[in-house]
Formats: sequence, C-alpha cells, structure tokens
Amino acid sequence: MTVCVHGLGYIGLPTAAILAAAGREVVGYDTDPTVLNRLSRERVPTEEPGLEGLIREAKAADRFRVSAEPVPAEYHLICVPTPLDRRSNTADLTAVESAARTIAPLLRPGDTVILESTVPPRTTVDVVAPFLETASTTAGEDFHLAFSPETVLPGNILRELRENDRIVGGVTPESTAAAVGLYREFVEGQIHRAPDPSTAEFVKLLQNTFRDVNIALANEIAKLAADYEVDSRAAIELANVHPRVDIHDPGPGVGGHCIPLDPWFLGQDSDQLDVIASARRVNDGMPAYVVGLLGEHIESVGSPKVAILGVAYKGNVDDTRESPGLAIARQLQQRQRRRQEADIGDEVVLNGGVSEVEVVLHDAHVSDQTLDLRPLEEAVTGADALVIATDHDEYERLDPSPIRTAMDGTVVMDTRAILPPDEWREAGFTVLRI
Ligand code: SAJ
Repeated sequence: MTVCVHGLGYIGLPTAAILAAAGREVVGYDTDPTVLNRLSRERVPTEEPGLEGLIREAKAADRFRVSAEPVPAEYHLICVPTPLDRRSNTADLTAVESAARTIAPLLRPGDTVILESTVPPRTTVDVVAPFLETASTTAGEDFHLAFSPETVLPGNILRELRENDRIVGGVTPESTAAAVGLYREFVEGQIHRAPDPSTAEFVKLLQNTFRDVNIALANEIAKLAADYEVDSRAAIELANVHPRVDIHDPGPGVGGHCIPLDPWFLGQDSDQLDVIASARRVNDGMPAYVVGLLGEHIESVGSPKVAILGVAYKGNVDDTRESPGLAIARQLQQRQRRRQEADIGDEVVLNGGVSEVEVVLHDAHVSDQTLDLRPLEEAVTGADALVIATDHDEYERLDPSPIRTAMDGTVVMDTRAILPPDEWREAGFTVLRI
C-alpha cells in the first residue's frame, strides 16, 4: 500500500498528504535537507489553505513520514521541479533525471512510476523510461510507467487536487490502468485516459499556453484601448457579453512558476512556435509598459519614491516566483539609471551620487526575509506614486484618504483594476489603469 513521493514542493507535498488521508502509507522523499527539517517540525512552506492541518493529521495517523532516503514502493510519484533555462528557453530536466535514476534500483516487478512534473512532450518515454529500464526489463511489461499532470491552482490546491478532472497517459493500457487505480482513491473529478504519455504531457502544456495566449490578447487589447482613450476593462466587459467571447483580464504581466514557462516547453523540440512565442513576449513586456506609463507621471520629481503594493505573482497567495511586482521594481530602477546615462553621457557613475527611484515594497501575504518588505504605512509615507501590482483582497479594501494624507504625490497605478476609481479620484488621486 506504499507510495513514495519524490519531491515535496508545491505539488508533491499536498499530493502526499491527500494520499495519506485516503488511507495510503506515504513516504515523502526530498533531496533538500531544509525541506525535510521544516516538515519534520510540521512547518509548511506556503500558506496553502488546509495543508498544514492535513499533514498534521496524516503524521498523527502514522500514514505520512518524510525521509532523506527513497524507499521501495508500489507507486513512485515524481513531483520535482522542472525550471526553465533562461538562456536557451528549454526545460532543465536535471531533477527529473535524478529522480528516475534514484527510483531505478528500487523498482520491483509490478510497481508503477508516475511522472507529474511539467515536462516537454516525450520526456516520459525518451528521458524517464531509459533510466528505469534494464537489459532485461521494459516499461509497460515489467513495471508500469505513466504521465499524469497536475492542474491545480495555487491558493486552492487541496480542493482542486480532489475535484479537478485528471488526465493519465501510460506507456501501455495496463500502465494507464495502474495509474488510474491510484488517482481513483482521491480524485472526485473524471479521470481521462490519454492515448500515451506524450499526449498527456502535450495537453498539460496546451492548457497553460491557452491561458498565456489569452492573457497576452487581453494585455494587447489594453494597450490598444489606451491609444484610443478607451477604458479597456469596460470594453472587455462589453465584448464578453457575446456568448462565444471570453477575453481575460489585462494586468502587469504573467507570473507564477507555470504559465510563463510552459509555452516555451512546447517549442523545445519544434520550431513551430509563432503566436505562442509572440504572446510570451507581450506578457513579459507588461512590467516595462507599466513603468513607461508611470514614468510619464514621476519624471519631473527629482528622486521619486514609488511604493509597490504586491510582490506575490497573483492575489491571495504568498508565492513570488516570476512576480510582475518585482519585475516592475527592477525596471523602475533600471529606467532611472538609463535616463541618467542618457543625460550625463560618458560621465555617468552608476553607484555614486546619482539620484535613483526609491522603490519600497509591501505585500499583505508574502513574508520573504530576503525582500525587505515594509509595513503598509511606512511604504506609502512620502511616496510620490503607488503601484497596485497584486490583486490581494486587502488592497481592494484600502481606504484612500489616509493614504493620500501620508503620500507626497497623487499618482496611483492600479494595474489590476481593483480599486474603485471614483472613490480614489474623489480622495485626490490621479488613477492610472491598464
Ligand atoms: N493573470 C492575468 N490575467 C488573467 C488571469 C491571470 O494577468 O486573466 C495572471 C495572474 O495574475 C498571474 C498569472 O496570470 O500572474 C498566472 O495566474 P493563473 O491564476 O492564471 O495561473 P497559475 O499560474 O496560478 O496556475 C496555472 C493554472 N493553469 C490554468 O488555469 C490553465 C493551474 O490550473 C495549473 O495547475 C498551474 O498553472 C500549473 O501548475 O501548471
């Protein structure tokens, strides 16, 4: 009845907890001693609702333990990270390869290996299978091998792990059936059988690419609307009354660990990316667009202070990976430097005596020690401009009057369109939106 979960991150940990709650004996293996230490003290690295409690219950029931050593198990689930190598825009499969190498000597006849990490198409058959197979054993014959992507939304992981439909693609129908057998134990949504692992891998990437391209369309629409002095949000809302139109929300860019990466995985072994690559560039260009708009309003101030509210990549989560808010902060500082270089020409001394934009960060959910986050009051006091970069509920409810009193300037750039603009204008603000 054992399951060994390889990788106790955003997906591995909740999956391990849910499997334990469903009655499995689960061993969570991770190569990072910090992760293991934290978990042995029952500390969960994210603020994912319900997760800490579920882990505590699983440990109390003796069905979940963390381990620095992988163990033989009926099922091995690979949930390790697959970062993007920025130089080549390709997936770094080191952790997947190392998990497969770790599992190989533990495999017994009839065991099942399931890859859940997001990977370029064909990874299960071309990369994982060769590590697991020996001269006398074949995937699909001696052991089972399948790919099944996670599709859960951070902030809602436990519910979506149970309720979302699941796609499973095995190297043989028997491998698919073995993997389906495990997911049936906790998935309440439908389980769909893909013809093979490569199709399942491809489908996972399509889902995030669909979202990325649609968000890029919304962002491009927002830029077009600005040129015609049309309110993009009002226009999109009206366009969406059509039964077959569903334009997404414009914003300061696309963050998170999935959507900005996955479209590139599709192009790993194909040169067909066109619209998809273009959409990526539109979304990656949004922080610069925000900084450009803001720049027009703060350029006359000598050394402006800009308060950025929201470094999480989206509302009500504490995850800062690929954060648009942080990208805006970096680009604001670079823009100021570039302007000074242009003004002073060869005489420029980057770190000496030049006035730069002072960027102060606040976040209602993130508590990352490396980020120098400030309390809200400190962040806004003396600020010349305010940028709302994340749609946290706390920011929707901000009272404009005390903020106006505390700030030196009157500019608020609401990249998420969450503030009631009339109320903020009445309080004396110049409200910019995209
Ligand atoms: N965003 C917009 N406009 C929108 C929607 C989102 O600018 O209309 C931004 C968000 O603010 C955020 C980014 O896009 O910065 C991504 O947020 P998200 O909520 O769209 O997605 P993630 O990254 O949190 O989770 C996605 C989900 N994929 C899809 O909805 C197709 C999730 O279901 C996946 O499981 C997850 O990626 C993953 O792990 O792949």
